[in-house]
Amino acid sequence: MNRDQFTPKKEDRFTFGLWTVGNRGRDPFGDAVRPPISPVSIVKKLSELGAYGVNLHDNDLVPFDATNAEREKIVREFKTALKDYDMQVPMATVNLFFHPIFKDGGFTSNDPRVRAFTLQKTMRAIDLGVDLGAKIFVLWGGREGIEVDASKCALEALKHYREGINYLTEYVKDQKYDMKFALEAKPNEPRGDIYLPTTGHMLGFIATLDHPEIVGVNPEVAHEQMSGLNFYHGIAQAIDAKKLFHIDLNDQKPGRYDQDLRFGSESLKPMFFLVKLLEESGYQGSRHFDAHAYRTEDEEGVWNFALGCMRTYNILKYKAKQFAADKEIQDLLQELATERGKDQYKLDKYDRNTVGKLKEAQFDIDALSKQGAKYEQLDQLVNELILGVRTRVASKDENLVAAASR
Ligand SMILES: [Mn+2]
Repeated sequence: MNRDQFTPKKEDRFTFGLWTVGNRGRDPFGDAVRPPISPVSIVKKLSELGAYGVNLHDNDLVPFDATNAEREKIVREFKTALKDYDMQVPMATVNLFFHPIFKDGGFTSNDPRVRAFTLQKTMRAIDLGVDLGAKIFVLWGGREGIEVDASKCALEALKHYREGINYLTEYVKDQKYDMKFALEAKPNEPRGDIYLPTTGHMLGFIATLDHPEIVGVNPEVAHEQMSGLNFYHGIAQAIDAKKLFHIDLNDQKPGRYDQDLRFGSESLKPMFFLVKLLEESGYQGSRHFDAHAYRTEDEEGVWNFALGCMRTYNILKYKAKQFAADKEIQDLLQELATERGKDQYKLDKYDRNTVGKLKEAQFDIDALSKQGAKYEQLDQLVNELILGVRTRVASKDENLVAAASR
């Protein structure tokens, strides 16, 4: 592997799900195209590539029907591999979608026995996660939805969903686990419609829970883009609500099924603004990839995919620093802020002493309506920065210029 400034390092906090690089290329129309890779091999290879850790569903590691003895042996060997290759498990989750018992949902199933089994399986997956050191537990309700609205009252489904999450937060508190939940939204697929379809819906739902302080979100790039939404805006809202506990990075062509493509493979500019936001807002969580290699690839392609996700993130992180140091871009932003009368009116808070002044203020409506925004100029500068032709421009940070021209 050729090493350069974008080579992934442990401190970059990159993680992959076992199910991502372990994806065998099966789809609704075709069978697996790659042999399985064992969790221990995945840990070894990802560590060599510079990843910080791996995340897993319970059944990525322990088969659904494993005995207690089998489970213990598997977990013991996996822990040894984690130690040998200095890899962490920051997040764990539960598979509530693959087995036929979940065909009509887990938490929102009409059958109380299925809801009970869902809680049992999830509590066991939480125990496994705690055993492996995970501090975040992701819940993705892939089967929590409907094809037929007559089958479930949507209000009743939300009530059951809430009861399930409340039960689990009580369990975690009762066990004194250092564990928080991160809810992952998706609008559809595999169900015709999935409940709580976007990160915004999730944020609203969390406020109705018994212990909202330990429940946040795990937004996925592709899932929000499937809803036609601006992922960067959704992430900003999650950060603003102090609810961005985890993130699923991948990519997606617009208007299609959930593709889980290599990070940044399609949406370079949106992902540039996403990485800029994550880095500049001080996001402390994992940079987790929930994506997989194209079905055309063999195992070598899988590792190229994994390395590509991490390198693209680091390149965009570098581009964000370049944006902050680019004199022309920063001067333009400054000029725009000044032209718009920044700080001329106190707008941040209502004040009964100054409200009268604001109500009587005279605005040059005509001039304000006519002014150009200069966004064409600004956005073209951003394009050229991302496309890599602004590496030799005058910069506030000479080191960055030097690094860029190497
Ligand atoms: Mn996905």
